[in-house]
Amino acid sequence: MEIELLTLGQYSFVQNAFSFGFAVLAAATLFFWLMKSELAAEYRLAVTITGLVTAIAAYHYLSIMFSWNAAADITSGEVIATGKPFNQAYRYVDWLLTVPLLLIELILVMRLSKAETIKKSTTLGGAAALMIILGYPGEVSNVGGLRFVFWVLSMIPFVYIIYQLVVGLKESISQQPESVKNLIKISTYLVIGSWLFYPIVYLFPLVGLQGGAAITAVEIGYTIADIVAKAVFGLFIFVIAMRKSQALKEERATIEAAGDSDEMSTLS
Ligand SMILES: *C/C=C(C)/C=C/C=C(C)/C=C/C1=C(C)CCCC1(C)C
Repeated sequence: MEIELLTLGQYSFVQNAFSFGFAVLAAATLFFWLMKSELAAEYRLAVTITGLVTAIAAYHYLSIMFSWNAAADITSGEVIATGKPFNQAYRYVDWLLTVPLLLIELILVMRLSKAETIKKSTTLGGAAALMIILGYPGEVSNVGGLRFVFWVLSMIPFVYIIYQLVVGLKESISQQPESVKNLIKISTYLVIGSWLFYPIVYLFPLVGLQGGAAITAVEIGYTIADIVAKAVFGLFIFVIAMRKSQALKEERATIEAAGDSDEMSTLS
């Protein structure tokens, strides 16, 4: 990436977006971890992982921002490359960890059988990791043809994941309690919608966007998508966990009340 292609305005815009991304993801982490105690024990793991995802991403946004700052000197009022490369690997390391975990969040909050949870977590998580690994060589290549080849390869596991979310989870979703069925449906659409953003952003440099505008569009695009896919999606997972916890509490209170009245009738 040639950072000197950016105007000062573009450079600062991207810098502010990274800073904003860090703030949102760090705040989301605190929220998820502090609110976790409000949930029934059954749903705490899903929300712990939700916070882990935003924590990993917050750390990487900080690293990305430092790398961005170090790559250019702007004291002259222009963007001069310092020679230190902007490290794009941070994003891919982040995705490699967070993308499988995001799918696991969704599977955990559904509370499927143990066997199904393990099966879906490994196949979907594995496909997600493969998708990220296949995308990386194209991302760091300056050869348009290579970027396209790796886009196609990475799209194979991507399409598999979307198919699994739409078709493979259909039956499990139909068995979810009414109070959260729609929320779970919206969450899967949120995954599909926000994830679709990435392969599109990846293609920006291939569809005529050039120089500073292309770099700016890619970085801003990924930042927005990350916030939606991790913090906003995480909030949905939290609300689902909250509703299911409440239902569980009510259920347990009813069972307890029934037990109490049984006891009384035996006593009298
Ligand atoms: C929090 C980060 C998330 C949810 C990242 C998701 C990333 C993707 C869905 C990336 C997909 C890609 C393709 C399908 C093809 C081109 C290469 C990628 C890696 C950008």
